[in-house]
Amino acid sequence: MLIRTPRDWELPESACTPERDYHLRPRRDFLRTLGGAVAGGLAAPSLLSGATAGFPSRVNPDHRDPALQPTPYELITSYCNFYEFGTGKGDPKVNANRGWKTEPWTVEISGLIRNPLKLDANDLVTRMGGAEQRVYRFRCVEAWSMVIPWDGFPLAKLIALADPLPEAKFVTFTTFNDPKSAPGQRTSALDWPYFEGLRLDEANHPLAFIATGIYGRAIPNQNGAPLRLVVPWKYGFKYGKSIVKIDFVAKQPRNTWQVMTPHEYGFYANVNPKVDHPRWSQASERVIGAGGALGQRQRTLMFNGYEAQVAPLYAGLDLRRNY
Ligand SMILES: Nc1nc2c(c(=O)[nH]1)N[C@H]1C(S)=C(S)[C@@H](COP(=O)(O)O)O[C@H]1N2
Ligand SMILES: [Mo]
Repeated sequence: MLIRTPRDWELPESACTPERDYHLRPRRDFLRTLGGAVAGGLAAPSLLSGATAGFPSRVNPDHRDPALQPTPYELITSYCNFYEFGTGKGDPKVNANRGWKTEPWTVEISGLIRNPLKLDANDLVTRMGGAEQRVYRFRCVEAWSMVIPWDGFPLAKLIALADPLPEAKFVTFTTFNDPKSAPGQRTSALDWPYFEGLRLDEANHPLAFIATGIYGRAIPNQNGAPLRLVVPWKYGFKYGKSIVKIDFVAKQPRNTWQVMTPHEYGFYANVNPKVDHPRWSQASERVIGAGGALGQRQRTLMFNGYEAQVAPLYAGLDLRRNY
C-alpha cells in the first residue's frame, strides 16, 4: 500500500484556504510561488466557436478561479483515460477493478546506468524516502483539465539512484502488458504496451514526478497503480500509467500516440495554447467539475502554467515543429 505518511509539518489539502479567498487580497507573489496563474486577462475563445470568436459567456474570465481548486476525488478517479481498460471515460474505473492485481508489482530500472535494478514498487517508494504531496494542474490533449493532489516522489530521485552513464540522453517508460487482465489489450486500440519517453534533462526537472497516491490514498488502479508518471507541463498522454520498466537510452524514443498518429502527437507534447491540435483548438480547456456537467471553460496557459519553471528546458527549440 503506497500510502503517504505525512510529515508533521505538512498541512493536508483540506486545511488550505479556498482559492477564492486569495482573490480578496492582492497576494500575487504568493500565488506565483504556488505556480498559480497570475495573469489577469481576457477569456480565451471557445473551442467550438473557433479561434477568432468573441468571449462566450461560458468562458471563465478569470483563470485563477477554478485553476487551483483541487478536483474532487470522485471525478479524478471516475473520469479517466486508460485504454487498456476501455476507451470510455468511465470504463477504467469498472474494468481496472475486476481482479487486476497491482500489488505486488515489480519495476525494472535498466539501460545506460551504473545501478540497474529490479525491485518491488513498495520498496522503491521506501528507497525514495517515502511520498510527498504535489498539487498540480493536469491538462489532457483533448482540452479538458483537472487539479490533482498527487502523492509520490520526484523522478530525479529515481534517476539519481539509477546513476546514468554519460551516454544516457533519454528515459523511457514501459507500462504493463497483461491482456488477460486488461480487455483493451485484447483489441488493437493502441500499439501495446503503452510506451512513453522524456529527454533526460526533462526527467530530471524538479517538477517531474512519479505518483503513487491521490489525496493521500494509494493510487487507484484506474489512475495507474502502483506507479505512474506525472509531468504537469505536458499533455496527459505523457503520464504513462502502471509502469513496469524505466530504461535509459541514447536515442530519442517514439511514444505510443506518436506511433499511432504522428501528424497529431509528437514527442514533446508540451501544453501550448498557441499550437492547435489538427482537429481542435488548444487555446482553452474545460475544467472538469467546475460550473456544470461539461466543466467551465478557461484559457489554457503556456506549459500549463509552469512556464517560469520549465521554459529554459526548451530555449532555442521551435515549439511549433517540436509539438
Ligand atoms: N498505460 C496508459 N497510460 C496512460 C493512458 C493509457 O491509455 N494507458 N492514457 C493517457 C492519457 S491520454 C491521459 S489524459 C492520462 C489520464 O490519466 P487519469 O485517467 O489518471 O486522469 O493518462 C495517460 N496515461
Ligand atoms: Mo489525454
